[in-house]
Amino acid sequence: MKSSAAYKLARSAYAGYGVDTEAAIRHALRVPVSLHCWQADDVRGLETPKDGVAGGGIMSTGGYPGRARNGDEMRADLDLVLKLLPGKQRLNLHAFYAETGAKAVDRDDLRPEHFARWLGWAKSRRIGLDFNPTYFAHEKANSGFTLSSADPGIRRFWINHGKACRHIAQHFAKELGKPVVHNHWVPDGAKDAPADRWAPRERLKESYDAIFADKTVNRKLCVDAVEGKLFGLGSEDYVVGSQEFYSSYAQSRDLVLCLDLGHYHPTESVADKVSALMQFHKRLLLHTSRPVRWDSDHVVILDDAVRNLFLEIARGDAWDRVFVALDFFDASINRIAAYVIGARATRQAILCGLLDPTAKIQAAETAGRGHERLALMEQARALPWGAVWDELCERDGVPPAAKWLADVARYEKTVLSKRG
Ligand code: RNT
Ligand code: ZN
Repeated sequence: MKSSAAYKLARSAYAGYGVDTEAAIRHALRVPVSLHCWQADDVRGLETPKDGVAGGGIMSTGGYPGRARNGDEMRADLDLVLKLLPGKQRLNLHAFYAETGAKAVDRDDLRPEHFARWLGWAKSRRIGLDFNPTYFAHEKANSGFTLSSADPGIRRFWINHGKACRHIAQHFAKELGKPVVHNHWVPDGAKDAPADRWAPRERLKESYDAIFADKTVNRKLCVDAVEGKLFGLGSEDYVVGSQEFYSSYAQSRDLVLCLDLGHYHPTESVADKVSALMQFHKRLLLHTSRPVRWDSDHVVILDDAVRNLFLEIARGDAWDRVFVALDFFDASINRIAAYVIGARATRQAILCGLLDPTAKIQAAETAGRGHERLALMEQARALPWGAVWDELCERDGVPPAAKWLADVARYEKTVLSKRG
């Protein structure tokens, strides 16, 4: 394939800064990005809907037509998404996407066979799977507490769910011959100042210890991660599983810590946390997301938060120590496009990190020329990364630029518009 004139110019512009665009393209295509299945159906899951079940702070807003209504529609949508994305993708499933046929199976009874269709799909597409227990959107989560509940029966139920999910994750890993990242997030917390902030945290720790005590699960196959947050809908004052809780928990239990870009105060820099945490944590799971004034899970775009995050991974050469996954849900726009925009933005940030003229900038810093460092950082943002991106797409056989919109329009007309 012949490279475009724009790419050739970009290649030499970057070469002038000591950056090899060829190596960056190859590397950016290799980094696995895990697609969250839950953008396809607005995080509803495939269980038979029940009245009076609270969402657990997870809420997708908007009524754009075409939501996937079952597993087959989700997989069809994901097939198109995969065709429009360059590089290596994985699929991230949640437990409440089990397909149990006519039989209702509660979360503590889930088994690998309930995910046979997802597994078959992943095998035929040759992609890896990741997994998450679903500790929300269930009557036993209505109180706002699950693994940290004061009720031993509720706790037991969710512990059994966590355990069941680890076996499902391990099964996927064995079948696919690839480790599965298994991420635990619980909605537990309080809307207003609780009088006891201690006991729920102690119970959360004990419940997780009970889940991870199962030694029949090989942690090289089921790679457990834990995800905290600052606040949620209905847990504005107190989140049991806060950043401090999970950072210490993950580190002391040798688990992976998950950082979600939407889970911090807006003035906090998640990028800055990476080099601090990685002095102590072996690996991190990164959820790319976009908070707009709150943890709103807007579609990921190539904003500074995302760019800076992957710039830090590149500067620390920490690619082998991070797992990258998407986490957003927007029901107000075409959902296929939401996937493509968010996944492309994430990989663009990866590419931009790899294209950074770090050596030159750091040399200026080391030499004490602060003005040169700042000028080069500004210049780096102006370098023609877009031409390198289009080249990356062409080489991987997917539409460059915004040409994928045509495929989305066709699919909307022939498939999505026919959904009730
Ligand atoms: C919630 C967490 C969590 C979820 C998914 C659905 O605030 O970000 O990752 O979004 O598990
Ligand atoms: Zn998340």
